[in-house]
Amino acid sequence: MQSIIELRISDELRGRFRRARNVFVLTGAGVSAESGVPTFRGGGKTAVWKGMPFDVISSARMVERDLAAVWEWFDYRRSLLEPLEPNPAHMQIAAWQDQFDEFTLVTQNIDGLHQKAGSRGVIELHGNIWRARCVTCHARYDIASRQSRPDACFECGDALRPDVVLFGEMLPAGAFEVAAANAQRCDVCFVVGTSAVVYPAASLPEIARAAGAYVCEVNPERTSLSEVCNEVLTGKAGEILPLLTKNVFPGQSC
Ligand code: BV8
Ligand code: ZN
Repeated sequence: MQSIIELRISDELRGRFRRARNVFVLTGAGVSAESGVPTFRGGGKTAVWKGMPFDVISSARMVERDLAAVWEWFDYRRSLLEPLEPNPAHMQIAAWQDQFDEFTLVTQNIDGLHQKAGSRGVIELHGNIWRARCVTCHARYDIASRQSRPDACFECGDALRPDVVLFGEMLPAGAFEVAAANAQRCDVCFVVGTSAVVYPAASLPEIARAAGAYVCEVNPERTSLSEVCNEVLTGKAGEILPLLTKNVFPGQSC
């Protein structure tokens, strides 16, 4: 565990964060890494399923070609996620939501751990693994509590698919637009645990920076966004976010 003295943050970040009224947070798989959720990239490797890179099995084309294989991939990931709990990074971000006049949490994660940590109004840019939707009438089904997911749509009888955004598919209607509008108006933008490779999600910190926000990245590794950020805090989100909060808002517990 990093001691507080080692977390070097600039006076600029301390001042901006302490005075902030509108805070924006974008998260990726890295924020869930300390909960045991495997990331997609990192260590130079890319996740592979049965010989297929994840952006092949997680693609619109694969739903057309082999929906059963797509379900096998997401059933496997649900079984991995089932026992996992939020970590201190999720908890700290949830605590931040009541601390500022305006707070926006946008995630690329489909694991639902932000909500499990108590975050409200999470903008899930890429959907949620605990839901299924009909390929025809788009009826949605919660599959969190069910041991098994329905075989077909109760409304129209057609097939169900994971309610996630696959490569080559549009994001949920309005989700990106709301996220981009809030990024444009924030004072401070935190980019936590993302390799910033997937678009349009990765463009949000650029939008915030262009609008004058102070952009701070939290990641143990440098990313393609590090250059765009005003400040980079190198390390694990579950260690850095609570330390950062104690450092900027002393006497405040998570
Ligand atoms: C679309 C759900 C319109 C499914 C996902 C512009 C340029 C180039 C390409 C494109 C472009 N615009 C569109 C594209 C195509 C594509 C894209 O971006 N391709 C990439 C690969 C180049 N985008 C799309 O297809 C998007 N749709 O644009 O629609 C359209 C439609 C048709 C044609 C054109 C345009 C839809 C993309 C969404 C796909 N679905 N997820 C599933 O989960 O299987 S994406 C999925 O991968 C995640 O949601 C996430 O977005 C991404 C993984 O990235 P990260 O979350 O960042 O995870 P990663 O492992 O990479 O990195 C983890 C990081 O954490 C690392 O940096 C590591 O160092 C760090 N870390 C590790 N431990 C910790 C930590 N950090 C902190 N603490 C720790 N402890
Ligand atoms: Zn239906």
